[in-house]
Formats: sequence, C-alpha cells, structure tokens
Amino acid sequence: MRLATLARDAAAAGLALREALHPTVADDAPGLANGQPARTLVLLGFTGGRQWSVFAQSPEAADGEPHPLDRWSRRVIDALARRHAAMALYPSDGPPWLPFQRWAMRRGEVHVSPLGLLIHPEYGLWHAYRGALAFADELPLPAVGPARSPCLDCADQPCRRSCPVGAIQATGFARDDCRRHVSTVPGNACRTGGCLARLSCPVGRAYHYGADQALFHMDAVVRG
Ligand code: B12
Ligand code: SF4
Ligand code: SF4
Repeated sequence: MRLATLARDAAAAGLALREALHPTVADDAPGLANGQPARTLVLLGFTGGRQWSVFAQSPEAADGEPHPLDRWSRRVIDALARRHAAMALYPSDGPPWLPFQRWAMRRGEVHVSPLGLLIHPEYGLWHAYRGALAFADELPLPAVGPARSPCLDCADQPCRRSCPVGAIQATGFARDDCRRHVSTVPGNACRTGGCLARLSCPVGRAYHYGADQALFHMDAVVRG
C-alpha cells in the first residue's frame, strides 16, 4: 500500500517507480541520518520520453543555470522524501558514485548491455534513474521475476558496430573518442538525433527519446 501511494505521488511529480529492494550489506546502501541501515530502497526515474514533459516545463529547465535535470530531480525527490519519511539519494552524488546500476540489477529485471547501459526488456536502453528513497523499515514489495536479458537473444548485436568512431569497446566506453566526434560536424547525426549505437538496438523502439530529450543529453556529452 505504501509503495502504491509512493508510486502515485512519484507519477504525479513526473517520475516512474523503477525498482524496489531490501538491501543487504553487499548492496553498499548508505546508512540513514540516524545511523540505522536502510531496509528498503526505491529507485525513481524515467522510462522513455514519458516523464520528460514534466521536467521540460519546470523552472529549472528554463532558468539557464547549470545541471537543470539534476536540480529538478533534487527538488522533486527531496519533496517526496519529506512526504514519505525517507532519505533521498542521487546518482549524480559523487565520486564515489552510489551503485545505482547494481541496485537496479538486483532483482534481475535489467541487465548490463554491451554499451554499459542497462537494458530493460520493455524500455530497452531508453530509461534512467533520477534518484532513490531509502526507508528505515521493510516495505512489502511486489514480486518481480528475473527477466532474461534481451542481449542474449540478439544475434546481430548492432550496438557493437554502429558507433562511427568505435567508442563502444569490449574494455569499456571510450568517452573521449565519443565526445570528440559529437563535438564536430561529422558527429552531427549523434549530436542532433542521439547516440547511433543506442538507436541501433531493436529493443524498446517505442521508448526512443524525442528530439528535445535527445538533444539535451547530447549537449551534456559535449559539455563533458
Ligand atoms: C560515471 C558515469 C558516466 C561516465 C562514465 C561511464 C562509463 N561507462 O564508464 C560518463 C560521463 C562517460 C557517462 C556517460 C553516459 N552515461 Co553515465 N553515469 C555515470 C555514473 C554517475 C556512475 C557510473 C559508475 O562509475 N558506476 C560505478 C559503480 C558505482 O556502479 P555500480 O552500480 O556498481 O554498477 C556498475 C556495475 O554494475 C557495472 N557492471 C556490472 N557488470 C558489468 C558487466 C559489464 C560487461 C559492464 C560493461 C559493466 C558491468 O556497470 C556499472 C558501472 O557503470 C552513473 C550514475 C550512478 N551513480 O551509477 C551514470 C549512469 C550509468 N549513466 C547513464 C547514462 C544514461 C549515460 C549516458 C547515455 C549519458 C547520457 N547523455 O544520457 C552516457 C553513456 C555512456 C556509456 N555508453 O556507458 C545512466 C544509465 C542508465 C541505464 N539505462 O543504465 C546512469 C545510471 C545515470 C542515470 N541517471 O540513470 N556516465
Ligand atoms: S543491440 Fe542487441 S546486444 Fe546491443 S543492447 Fe540491444 S539487444 Fe543488447
Ligand atoms: S554518441 Fe555517437 S560517437 Fe558517441 S558512442 Fe554514440 S554513436 Fe558513438
């Protein structure tokens, strides 16, 4: 019930409830303000472009100050934390970074893709985490069965060869090669339309970001 209420409040604020788990010591969840361990973590974020318009209409999106999406996330998720007696956590706090991707993978719904991004069976590569709420008590969680990674059934794996500068490498993401390309004229397709490697993935096509959302994220890549 509490999770259902939280999901409703989060949706009203422009966020999807992405994952919920009871952390163990191996999850490296930070302690609560009173020193007690967090007994439930609830991850909040975006699924495709569905929530983008809420952020796009926010004061942060229009004020011209740096990091508008992070500042919007903090305002909205801090308010949810106050309302639901939880502590807010953010993926952008760091380094050291909080292990959001590890938390997201914990119940087996999402998996690491060759891009390093997590892949979801429905949303594909088109989802992100904007924050989490840490609770002092164990909230009852709906059962979520582990899902098979779509990458295991993807014979062609086009994401591995769709980057024009080969930034998707077996050893990791070549950030500088990507940034250099996207910052110059030959990289205009990535800059204005979004990452070509990500776009080549057949999973979650219905959740591709719209032009504004894609441009916002590619601008962030260029700014570094
Ligand atoms: C540092 C960082 C970057 C760096 C370095 C990324 C890199 N690949 O090395 C830079 C600036 C380059 C970057 C770029 C991007 N990032 Co980034 N980034 C982060 C950040 C802040 C920390 C990542 C980290 O170092 N984690 C280390 C520890 C803490 O992570 P962890 O949870 O234990 O999980 C790791 C393991 O699970 C590991 N892992 C486990 N098993 C395996 C197996 C394999 C084969 C691999 C490769 C990894 C792996 O993967 C995780 C490491 O990233 C996270 C937010 C966060 N707090 O997690 C976002 C985050 C990972 N980024 C994200 C995104 C979307 C991007 C971009 C697409 C940017 C954009 N414009 O939208 C690009 C894509 C780059 C790419 N192809 O990887 C999302 C990913 C969402 C998702 N679907 O998974 C995150 C979670 C932020 C968010 N708000 O949602 N990013
Ligand atoms: S293109 Fe295939 S291998 Fe690459 S992320 Fe998509 S499903 Fe996984
Ligand atoms: S944005 Fe373009 S250059 Fe960067 S990884 Fe994606 S396809 Fe490669």
